[in-house]
Amino acid sequence: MATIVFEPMKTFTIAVIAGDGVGLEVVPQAKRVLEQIAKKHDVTFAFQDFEWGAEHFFRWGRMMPAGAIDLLQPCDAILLGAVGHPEIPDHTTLNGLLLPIRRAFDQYANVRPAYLYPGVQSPLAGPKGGDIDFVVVRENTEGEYAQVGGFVYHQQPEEIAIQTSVFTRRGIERVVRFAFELAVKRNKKKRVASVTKSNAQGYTLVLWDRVFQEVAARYPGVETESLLVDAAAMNFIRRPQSFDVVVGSNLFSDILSDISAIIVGSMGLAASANLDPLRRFPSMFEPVHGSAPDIAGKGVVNPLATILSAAMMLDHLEMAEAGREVEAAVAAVLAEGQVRTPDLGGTSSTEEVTNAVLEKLS
Ligand code: GGG
Repeated sequence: MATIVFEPMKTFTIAVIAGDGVGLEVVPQAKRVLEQIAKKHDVTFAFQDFEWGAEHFFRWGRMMPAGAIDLLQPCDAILLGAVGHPEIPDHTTLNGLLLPIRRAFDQYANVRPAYLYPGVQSPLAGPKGGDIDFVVVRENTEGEYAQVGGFVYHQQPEEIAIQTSVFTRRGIERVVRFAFELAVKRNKKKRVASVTKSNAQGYTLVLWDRVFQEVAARYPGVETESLLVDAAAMNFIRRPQSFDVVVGSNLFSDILSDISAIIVGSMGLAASANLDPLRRFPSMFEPVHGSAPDIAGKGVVNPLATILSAAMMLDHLEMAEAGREVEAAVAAVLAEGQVRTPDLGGTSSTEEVTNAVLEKLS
């Protein structure tokens, strides 16, 4: 007699921090997409919602509770919306939630793809759909965001502020290696560009240049270029088609990835993954955009950056096919050009755009 063995359905526990402003609108949309794709792939997502952010700050004086990291740690991944509120200084919101999570879970590679989807208009004259296709890899735990420094003579006329960049050989080496591995895995132009300002910053970024050259020597099949950040900003506009993988420090890549987002059509399409590539801790997936208080609550924010971030999460959870399906559904909606939010020149609502993605997935 044949025995029928029932495999228990795989459940992923996802910590969800919708956060502030439009984060509260885009995250529920990404959850709808995840719920639909889960059914198709016989898995379940157990969402654990954490109501942290500005409202938590107003109530308790902190963006998240003291034990927040311990609550997040057992989860398989974290889905984050946005942080920021007009009545709280930005350094308080960022240093109270986003940056401590990235550091606590050693999410040292922040991956920010820039792809010009067919059907989306770049503000640049030349590139057409598919022409721009690169990834910015941002060092995510040290550099200029290390939060080492302080004030002397605080709020007095002779006040001094000191903020020290921290660059370690280990920190540079691992993120540069990640960038090379990504160029090999993408198997496209096989090119890695390193971004510094080592003509002016003669210690930290000279170390970066040296480590970059050492790692590059281990990947003879990958082309390299080293750019100063000002030249990189210019070349993102002048020759975006030439880039494949771009690796840079926390601050430089934060700035450059806003340029890369806008040249592929909108901040509303810019997805990101904060990865612990060693998988010791949960990785975190978030749209690049912030809380956008100017449009929050109006139901018009573009949900696609968060949906594409959720697709990156699926890939990280070893559901690559599901991730590809979500991305293909987004690409199909964009290619048709019928349903799009105002940032892309349309009149559709946040929910209508998600409905269109869900329809493509069904
Ligand atoms: N999506 C999360 C968010 O609110 N990002 C806005 C922001 O200011 N991010 C700074 C950073 O990525 O370091």
